[in-house]
Amino acid sequence: MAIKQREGTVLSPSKAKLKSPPMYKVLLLNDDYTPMDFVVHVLQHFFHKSYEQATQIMLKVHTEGRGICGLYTADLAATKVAQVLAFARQHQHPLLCVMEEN
Ligand code: NFA
Repeated sequence: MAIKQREGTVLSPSKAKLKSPPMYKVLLLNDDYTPMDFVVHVLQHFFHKSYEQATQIMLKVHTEGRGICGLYTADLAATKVAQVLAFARQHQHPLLCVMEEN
């Protein structure tokens, strides 16, 4: 089926491409002060990880400096970062959370 992409541009079936949106990794960064159980809680609550998965990711961040929490569209990734930073500051922890294009 031919797909009309823009006014005056009709792509032939072979060139018609369903464009997926750019995706962003959300990462946690290590620090010396945030308690391990707080990081595990963040991973369970904001990134829907099991206790076992959350513990693995937390330990990876602790030993390697950073770890991936999930892959999201730009809007959702930015929301996750803001939620984690706000939650960490409310609890006076310096935990850092960033997003980067995949
Ligand atoms: N490095 C922190 C500690 O020893 C734990 C931690 C893990 C912090 C992952 C931030 C991210 N208490």
